[in-house]
Amino acid sequence: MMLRRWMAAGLVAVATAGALGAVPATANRPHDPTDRSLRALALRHKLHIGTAVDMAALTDPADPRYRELVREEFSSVTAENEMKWESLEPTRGNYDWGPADAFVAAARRNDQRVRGHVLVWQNQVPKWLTDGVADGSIGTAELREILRHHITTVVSRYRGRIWQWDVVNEAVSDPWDTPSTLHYKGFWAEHLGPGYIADAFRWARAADPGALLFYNDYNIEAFGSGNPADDKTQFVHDMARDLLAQGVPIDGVGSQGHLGTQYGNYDPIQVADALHRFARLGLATAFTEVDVRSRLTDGVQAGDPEEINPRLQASAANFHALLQGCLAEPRCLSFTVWGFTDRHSWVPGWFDDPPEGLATIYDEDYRPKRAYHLIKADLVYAGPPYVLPRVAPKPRR
Ligand code: 9MR
Repeated sequence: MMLRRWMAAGLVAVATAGALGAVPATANRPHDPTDRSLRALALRHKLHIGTAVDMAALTDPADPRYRELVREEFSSVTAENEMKWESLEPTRGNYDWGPADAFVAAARRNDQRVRGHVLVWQNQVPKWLTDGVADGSIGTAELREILRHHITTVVSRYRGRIWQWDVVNEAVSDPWDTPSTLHYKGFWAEHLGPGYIADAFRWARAADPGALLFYNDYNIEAFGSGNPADDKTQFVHDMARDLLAQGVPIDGVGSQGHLGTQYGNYDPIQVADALHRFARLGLATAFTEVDVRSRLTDGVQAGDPEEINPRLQASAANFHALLQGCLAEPRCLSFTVWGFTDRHSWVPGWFDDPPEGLATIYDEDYRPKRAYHLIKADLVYAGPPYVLPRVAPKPRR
């Protein structure tokens, strides 16, 4: 998958620093004013700071620091891969719940909320399913029934234990796809038509009345032209509006936030504006997969500080823009990073020509980077009137 990005028109960034300490303690556990972890500082705003969790790292006896930081710094977790369909049902009818159960149990021990990721996506679908459709042994009616069964089975198993479900992920094309006019893309739209989206939300709701149900996508951090034919944020906004008008139980839109320092990206006001526009539809929002990668030039790889420092600063500035935008919108419920350390990040494995990396808030040796300190400062120096406690919607029926 290519996560390309275009230059965003710059607005003047305005700091949202407000009265310090004016927001009451809102943690699940008693508020400790000496606790300077991201999770404690964010809960002053009823915001949950989350991370994607790599279960191999979490269970590696040789990597205790990974476990410590997951526990200490984050109040929400997302399984990076373990709740995806190919992991849960590698062969037809045989669910392997082990890793996903272990993940949910660890979250409970750590007093963390869980973002369930993901019910319907065109990637990481089991091979038995795509092969069956390709060779004609699974027809349209059966495919729809298989999808209903999968959603019902997974959501029922974790009923009451998932805070936000990513029900549908990355259903919308990008301007560089063919045709370039934005459209519903991928396996499910091709075989079931776009109606699968409304179906998926209804089936998920039937299986868990209490979870917040999200649509999740990338490249929707800010609005562009306003034309849904080429502005993906507008397309997703209009999709959510239409789903709501049809009575579909969608509660939120997740903006992934996969950015790169080589692109123009966004400022906090643009980001807040986009989140406000989703909130005006009555939806919650969340940043769900934030990371900000950089080109690993020869100079970066050789350790040249003149090449490394500007990238670390630019990465920090982008984390900061997304977090400030989120803080400014009370219906932005959580801010999740897609891995917190360069030691375990999907980026170098995916972007290798040219190589990219340095995408997270801790380096490979678990030293907090500029980005960590900047988002911590954002959480500390925020309060009324620009930053108010989060308001969580009731799950829609
Ligand atoms: O980080 C995930 C990586 O380990 C997997 O190999 C990859 C496979 O598709 O998926 C990555 O996570 C993706 C997430 O589930 C959805 N949004 C994009 C993420 C990065 O590709």
